[in-house]
Amino acid sequence: MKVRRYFAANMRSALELVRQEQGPDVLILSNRKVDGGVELLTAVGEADPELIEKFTPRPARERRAEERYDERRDEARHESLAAAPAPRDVPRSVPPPAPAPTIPDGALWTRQETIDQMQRELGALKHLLENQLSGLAWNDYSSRSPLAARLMRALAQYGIAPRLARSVIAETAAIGDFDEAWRQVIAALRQRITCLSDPVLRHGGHFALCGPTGVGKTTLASKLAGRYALARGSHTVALVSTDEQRLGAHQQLRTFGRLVGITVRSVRSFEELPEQLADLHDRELVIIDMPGFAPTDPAFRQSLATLYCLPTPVDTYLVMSASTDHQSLERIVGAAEGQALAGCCITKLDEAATLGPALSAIAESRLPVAYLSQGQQVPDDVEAATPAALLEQFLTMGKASPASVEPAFMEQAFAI
Ligand SMILES: Nc1nc2c(ncn2[C@@H]2O[C@H](COP(=O)(O)OP(=O)(O)OP(=O)(O)O)[C@@H](O)[C@H]2O)c(=O)[nH]1
Ligand SMILES: [Mg+2]
Repeated sequence: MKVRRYFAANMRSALELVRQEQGPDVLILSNRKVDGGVELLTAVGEADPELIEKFTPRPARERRAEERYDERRDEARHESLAAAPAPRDVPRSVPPPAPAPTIPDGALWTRQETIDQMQRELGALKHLLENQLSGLAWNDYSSRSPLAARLMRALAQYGIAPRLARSVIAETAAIGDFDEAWRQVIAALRQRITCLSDPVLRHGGHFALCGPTGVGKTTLASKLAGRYALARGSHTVALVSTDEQRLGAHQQLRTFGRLVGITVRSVRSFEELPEQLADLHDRELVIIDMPGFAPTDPAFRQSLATLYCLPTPVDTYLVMSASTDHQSLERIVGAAEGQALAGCCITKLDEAATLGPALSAIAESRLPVAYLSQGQQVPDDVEAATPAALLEQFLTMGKASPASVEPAFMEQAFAI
C-alpha cells in the first residue's frame, strides 16, 4: 500500500486532483485544513489494516470494532447452534431471551395520570405547609401580643373579615386593658365608614339601584319613591323598570305605582333609557330599578357602564344584602370595582345574624352607604345610613349572637 499526500486550495480541487491521478478506487486516509488550503492523505494498493486503523477516526474505529465483534459473535452463534442439541436439551441455566418490552395501551395517559397525581400531592403538601406556617404565625402573634390576639378573636366573633381585623388592630396601640383597646378598634372601624346624608329623599334627582338578584332593589326603590311621594306628592316621582328578563318584574313596580299614584315606566332595553329619562324631565325624583345580575355576569358591569354614559347624570347605588357572607360580598364589590358608583345601600338587616360581613365590605371598599333597609314594609322599613346607626347595630348583633370561632379560623387569618 502506497500513501500519498495531496495539497489544494479547497476540498473540491483536492478530491479532483486525487481522482485524476489515482482514479476512483483510492482510500482517503485523512484530510485537514492547513495554511492556504487542504491536505489529503491517500492510500492505493492492497489495504494495510494497521494503516487503516491508524487513520480511521475514533468513533468510526469504535463502530468498526463493534461490527467486528458482532460478526465474531454471529459466527460463534452459528457454530454453537450447529453443534447444539435439540432445544429441549438446552440447559436450564441459559435464560430464555427477554421478551421485547411492551408499551401498555394508553401509555401516554398513564404518564399524564402520574403527573396529575404528583400535582395533587404537591398541592396537598403546599396546603399543609401553608397551614402549618399560618398556625405558627398565629401562635407567634398570640404570644407576642396576647391583647391583639384577643381583639382579633373578638372581631372574628363579630363577623369582621380577618384582613380588615388585622389592619384595624395594627392601627391601634393595642395596649392597656381590653375595653380600652376594643374602643380604639371600633373607632378605627368607624374611620373607615362613610355615610351619605339621605341623598335621595333630601334632594331628589336621578338614581339607579343595581346589584345581585333578590337583594331587595325593587323593594328599596318602592320604599324611597313612596317616602318621597308622601313628602312631596306622587306627581313629583317616577319609577323606571328595566328588568325585561324576569317574568312579572315590570308588574311588581306597576302594581305599586298604581297603589300610590306614582308613574311607572318600563323599558325593554337600556337603549330606551335616554328617551324615557328625557320624557320624565319634570319629575323631581326618578329611580331606575335595575335587573339583578350575578356578579360574574359580564352584563352586570356592562349595565353599570351604560348608566354612567346616559345623557342625564344618574347616581348609581350598589344594593347588597346584610345576610350575604363576606366572600360573596367581596365578589359583588369586586365586580363593580372601577365603575362610577355613588355609594351602596344595605338591605335585609333584619334577616342577618351579624353585620360584620356587610361592615367589612363597606370598610374595605370604602363605598359610602346611603340607606339601610330592615324589613319588607313599604315604605316604612328604610332609613338613611349613619356610621353611628351602623356601628350600634353591628355591636348589638355581635353581642347578641357572637359567632363561634375555631382556632383554625384564626390561623387562616394568618395564612400566607
Ligand atoms: N326581610 C327583608 N326582606 C326584604 C328586604 N328588602 C326586600 N325584601 C324582600 O326580598 C324579596 C326580594 O325583593 P326584591 O325587591 O324583589 O329584590 P330585587 O333585588 O328587586 O330582586 P330581583 O329584581 O329579582 O333581582 C322580596 O320578598 C322582598 O319583600 C328587607 O330589608 N328585609
Ligand atoms: Mg327587582
